[in-house]
Amino acid sequence: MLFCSLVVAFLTNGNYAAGNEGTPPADMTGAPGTTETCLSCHSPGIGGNGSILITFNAGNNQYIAGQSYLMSVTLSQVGQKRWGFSMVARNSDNENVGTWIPTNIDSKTYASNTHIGHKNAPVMTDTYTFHFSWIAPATTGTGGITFYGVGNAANNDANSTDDYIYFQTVSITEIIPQPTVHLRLYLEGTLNAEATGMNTSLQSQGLLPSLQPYNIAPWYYNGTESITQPNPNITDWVLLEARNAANPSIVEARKAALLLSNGIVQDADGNLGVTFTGLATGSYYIAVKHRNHLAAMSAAPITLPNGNACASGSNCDLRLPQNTVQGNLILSDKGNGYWALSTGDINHDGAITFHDFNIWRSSIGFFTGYFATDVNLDGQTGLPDFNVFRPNFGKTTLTELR
Ligand SMILES: [Ca+2]
Ligand SMILES: [Ca+2]
Ligand SMILES: [Ca+2]
Repeated sequence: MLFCSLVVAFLTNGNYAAGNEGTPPADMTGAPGTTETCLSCHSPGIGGNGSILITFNAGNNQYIAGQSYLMSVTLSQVGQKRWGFSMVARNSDNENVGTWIPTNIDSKTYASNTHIGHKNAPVMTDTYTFHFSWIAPATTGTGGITFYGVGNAANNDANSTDDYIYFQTVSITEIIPQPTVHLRLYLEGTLNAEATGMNTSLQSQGLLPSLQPYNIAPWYYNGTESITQPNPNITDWVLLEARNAANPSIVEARKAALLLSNGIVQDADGNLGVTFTGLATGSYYIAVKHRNHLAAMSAAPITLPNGNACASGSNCDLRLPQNTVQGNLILSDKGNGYWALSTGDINHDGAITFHDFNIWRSSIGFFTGYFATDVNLDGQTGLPDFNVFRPNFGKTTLTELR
């Protein structure tokens, strides 16, 4: 016999046949507010040398609203032969939350689906594992959730004696998804000859501003992003835009971020990826702007968050022309299959023309600094800059990206 409704049945009906093999009784898990547990009936209950192990999401005790997670309960005790369990999920107000999904014939929901427990308690020697799923509450904001579980390692003697009861609680925390984009791109001006990485000359010379530089015309971006975690791999600042998936001329949010030498873009605070502030998760075109390279935009909306990194070749990899709106018309082919944002837009008007050339020519000198005319990002304005942007004359970005 499993679980203590056996005794209840005996007292009320005098009928020992009414056991709990089919369904465990409710409110026996030890969750707050319960007055009985399986120990109320099974003996000796305590003192066994077995165990209970509840796992959630392969041990990653975090959840996202509305998502389904695999769970299991493993009961073990050498010599025992029949197994039962019961579990509830409670929020911090001790209310039942989420949805139980039995996935095997050995488990079922009951008590108005607030509990999951065994069904036709399985017979097996020494150990048994129940598998099932749980779906998190549909809307965000539930916060921490605790699973209260109890298991019975029974001896299958059709009696509530010689059975052992084990309890475990597992707490999980909520993750609220953020609109974070992971992106890869190259800036032509500072890309190495093998197209495998960019220089960090501005950073190594101490020329990189700690505060984002896009607070001037034509961007007028007044964000306060600043470099709080010094990183020797920074190539330069870029300005990212999340644009409306139905109408990419509408800019929904902007964020200044750091481009690393390997093409990965990250937030100035050092966190991987770029998280837009005040933006809902969802799909957006992602545009990237640079102070003297031509802008690029993803060829299609990208769903944010887009994982934990931008996999090489995936839709966030703007080093491939098919992943940007103007593709090979606007990017520069740097060999080895990689393309880069084209350099030379010194006056930030979205086109590379004689206006840019004239500004560059009048600025040649031996000064060192953070200059728009320094289109190869080595800290100086000189002939190497002209050599790299000369092939780009005539390139023009879409009006909506200027
Ligand atoms: Ca027994
Ligand atoms: Ca220009
Ligand atoms: Ca230069």
